[in-house]
Amino acid sequence: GEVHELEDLDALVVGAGFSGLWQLYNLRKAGFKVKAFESGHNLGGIWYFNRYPGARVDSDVPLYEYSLEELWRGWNWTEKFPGWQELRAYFDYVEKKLDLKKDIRFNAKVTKAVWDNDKNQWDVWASDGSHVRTRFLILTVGFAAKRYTPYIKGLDTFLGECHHTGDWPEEGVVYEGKRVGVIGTGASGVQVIQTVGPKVKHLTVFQRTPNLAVAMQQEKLDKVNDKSDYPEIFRMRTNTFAGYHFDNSDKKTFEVSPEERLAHYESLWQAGGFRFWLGTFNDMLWDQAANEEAYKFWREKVRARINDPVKKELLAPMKAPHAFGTKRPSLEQTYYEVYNQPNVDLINLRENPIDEITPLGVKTADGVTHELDLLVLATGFDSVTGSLLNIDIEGVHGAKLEAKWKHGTWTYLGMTTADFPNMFFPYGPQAPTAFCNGPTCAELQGDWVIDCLKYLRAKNLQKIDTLHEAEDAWRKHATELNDASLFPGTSSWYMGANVPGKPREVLNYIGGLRQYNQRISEVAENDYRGFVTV
Ligand code: NA7
Repeated sequence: GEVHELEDLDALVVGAGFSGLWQLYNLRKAGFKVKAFESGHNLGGIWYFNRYPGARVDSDVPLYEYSLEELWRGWNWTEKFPGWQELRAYFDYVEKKLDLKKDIRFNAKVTKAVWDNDKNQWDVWASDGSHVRTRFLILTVGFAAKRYTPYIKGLDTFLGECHHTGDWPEEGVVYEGKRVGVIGTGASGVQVIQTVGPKVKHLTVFQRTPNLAVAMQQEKLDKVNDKSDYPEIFRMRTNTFAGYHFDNSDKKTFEVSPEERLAHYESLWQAGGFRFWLGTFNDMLWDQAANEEAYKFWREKVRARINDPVKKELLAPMKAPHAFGTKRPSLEQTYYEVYNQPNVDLINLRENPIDEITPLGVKTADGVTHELDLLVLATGFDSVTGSLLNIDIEGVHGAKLEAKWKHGTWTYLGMTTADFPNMFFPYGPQAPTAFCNGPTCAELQGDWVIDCLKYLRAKNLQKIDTLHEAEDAWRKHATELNDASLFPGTSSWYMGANVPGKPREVLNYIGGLRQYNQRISEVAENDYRGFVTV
């Protein structure tokens, strides 16, 4: 095809979501010659691709937006947890204010990047035929850019419509009045189910693991949002466990009386959002007994909402299916009520797995074919590492990233990896990524990268590479933190366990954003300790 050659760049940003746009805006402002490539045809990253029915952010605003005053002053949200359409409108507004699109090439999926050791540059190719050379390569590709569809026999023979939640058509999918099936009950599945449930002719949910979903407590906001506490919220969010403006309690679960404990749980529940997960007693994700206590509270809250005893036990079992919060709890509004509708079936795949998909629908082991017009695959992503490994990346001595990470992921600070100089992936593996409120980390990790580029420029340095011993130590540190928690005991995408063949290992930094920030700041303050610069 047509080859677009751009002049040599200082920096190429890959991906135009929250993280990539932060890079583009700030690097441009700092005088770097910077462009971005984006595989979608508009801004938003995951909010460009997430458009399945009910897609909505699980962080509340104003936490879930940029902290730039020139942006938040003029923007008003209609809901505390906005839906995907409103997030898209926000990105349109960001464009109006910051004029970013002129430096972005859309429909350009980066496919290959090769390090040129003589020129200290990256050669980068994209699906639209573009080829650029850039000193720095910044991969802001998101942690959920590579969809995962499990192998299911006969899937391609299905005659109805079938869509993955991460690849939903822009328009034209009708579910109202149809027979709909949903495979998967993660964050996406829960949102689809509670949205389409009340409008379909019949819904069949194929559940392998129940989602231990907590109450969103959605609210409509005033036409003009009250912004008096915004500066304080933006200040606080970089200094908590998960990038929110709330934090874990300084108390342990059994340090308080049973009455106090219950009252604390109840207040977290009523306040809503992730508080019951990431803003609770500080031993909940580390101590089995503390975790079970939280689960018991959750279980009773949910069971009270479900009429049918069989569904009750499947959705909120007496015995926890896994430690609470070691899989991502969804935020729900009316999820459990959907199962009280007479036209909704819940299939337990643990007892009755899918045999195959036929032209008519989903056939389960009990011999029943669940006939469907629309099949929704809410089966998730090759999370965190998948989006990076989706690009063919070749570092020094022709080493491929895929080969380097075949049996495990090595990063330094969750942002770089040895033998891949001048390459950064803020929001990547072994960073707080999956527990961190997105925009908080896009800015905090993003600023670290931007400062590093400024430092190198000021010192007239051409190249920065990670020392092997630094990434070994970081992996060890991230693993030790994780091993002290309840996460390793659960097969989740946090552990790489949702995709067959993927190494089972820590993919996230569980030490909290505060500790993480301290560590990365120390590295910068000590002349980028752990790196070698030339
Ligand atoms: P998730 O959270 O990975 O959920 C995927 C769901 O699909 C989960 O319920 C899985 O069950 C289920 N699944 C996966 N493979 C199968 C097969 N083969 N058969 C049946 N069910 C299956 O993805 P989401 O898109 O919901 O959310 C991704 C993240 O994006 C989310 O956490 C947010 O942070 C944003 P399992 O639990 O493995 O038994």
